[in-house]
Amino acid sequence: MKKLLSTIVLTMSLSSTVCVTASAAELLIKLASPISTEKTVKTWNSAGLNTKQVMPQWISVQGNIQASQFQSFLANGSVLHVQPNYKLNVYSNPSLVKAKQNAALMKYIESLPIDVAAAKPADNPAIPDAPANTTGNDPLFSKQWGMVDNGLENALKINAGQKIIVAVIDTGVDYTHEDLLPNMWRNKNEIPNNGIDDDKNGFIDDVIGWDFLDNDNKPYDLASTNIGDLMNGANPGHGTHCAGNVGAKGGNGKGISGMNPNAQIMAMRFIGDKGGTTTGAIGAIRYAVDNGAKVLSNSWGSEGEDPAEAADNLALQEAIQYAMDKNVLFIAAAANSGNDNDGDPKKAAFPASYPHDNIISVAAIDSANGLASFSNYGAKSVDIGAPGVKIFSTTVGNHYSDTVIELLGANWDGTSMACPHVAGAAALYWSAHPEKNWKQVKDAILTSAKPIPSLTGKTLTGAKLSVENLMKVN
Ligand SMILES: [Ca+2]
Ligand SMILES: [Ca+2]
Ligand SMILES: [Ca+2]
Ligand SMILES: [Ca+2]
Repeated sequence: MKKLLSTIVLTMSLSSTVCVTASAAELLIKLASPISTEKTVKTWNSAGLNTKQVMPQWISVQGNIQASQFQSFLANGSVLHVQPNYKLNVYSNPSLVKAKQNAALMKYIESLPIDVAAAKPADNPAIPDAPANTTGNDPLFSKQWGMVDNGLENALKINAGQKIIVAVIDTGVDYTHEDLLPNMWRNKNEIPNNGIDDDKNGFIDDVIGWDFLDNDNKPYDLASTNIGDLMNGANPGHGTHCAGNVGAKGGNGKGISGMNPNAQIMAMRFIGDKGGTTTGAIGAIRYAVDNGAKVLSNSWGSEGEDPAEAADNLALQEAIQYAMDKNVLFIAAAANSGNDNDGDPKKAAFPASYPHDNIISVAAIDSANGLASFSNYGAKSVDIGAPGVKIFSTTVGNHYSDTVIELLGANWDGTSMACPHVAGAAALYWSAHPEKNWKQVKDAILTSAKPIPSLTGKTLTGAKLSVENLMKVN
């Protein structure tokens, strides 16, 4: 942090006004002590800035900072830390990246006479009421090789999975999906659609979660089906796919099953087609923790774009610490650049590589027990492997798939897909052992994992998730 701070001070010494632009369009500032929102806003707004409280000691600041005023805050010790509002994103799907590198394929796509896609669905559909229970086998379960490989059916004989809240912090969730709707978390103390914050948690009509990107109560997973857009990084419905493996309703006669077939999915949206920011991530983490989530599924991060900065994202680290203090597990995708997260810090991925012990960092394996070629690894900082190649799950618009763009052979690949398997397994185990704390749940997951040669020396456990073994741990 010192480096960044000195950069800012240096800039200020060259000019009487620091225009907070480019890489630091918005700053996050840690104050020396928690102060009320009113006082914070008053103090900083009097300096001509737009401020907003992010955490008790943290505010975001936008605007032109007068050097003299800024320096006085630093000099009098009222400011402890200054950082940009770092960008964060879902990790690039390696399957799409590969397709994009295929020049012939791209040329063919560009030559197609029509827009090979349906229009985007409308954003923010109404949140349906919870449906009546249905029963029956999940007809597409056999396509979920990761669940089969994990021994989920045997695991569920030990405990069928109880209600427990898992926050899927991502691009949102298609909460109208037939196999997700029954397991959407419901905020019991919030009366829907009356324009009042009934439970006084600071969010109006937050029934199933919150959208921290658009600041609304409908964290809908606005997805693109346009091939060109998808090739350029548009959201294919990332959060909806993740949510299915965490907790699609099991035994309801429809679709698939999540690792915990009775999980309660809290939808937290902070990433869109253009990514997300640290303030959005912090908002989602704090909301989830404060509203009862026990497990946070995080298939996103900073993948070495500017690693010194990412490692220095103290604000994000403090939000993860807050989760730990409140007995919440933070499951993180290890990222998809094929790098050693223990090696060159410039290539490490965060938050997966932060030192906080409530993080479980997850690498991706394929159906032949191989470490996926794209998966990050790390003998110290990556804990475990889980299924992350050609993963079948729920997709936006009441669909199910293991391909993002079938025409291109682009599959749902990524540590993004591995992470929700672990988050869902944690939720299954914890729901059966509600007396345990996050550390006991993490230890159970790691000690029950199945060793596989491809992960030897590549992850802390050298092993892959086994939900069947996990459920045998007392
Ligand atoms: Ca509320
Ligand atoms: Ca309300
Ligand atoms: Ca929304
Ligand atoms: Ca189902």
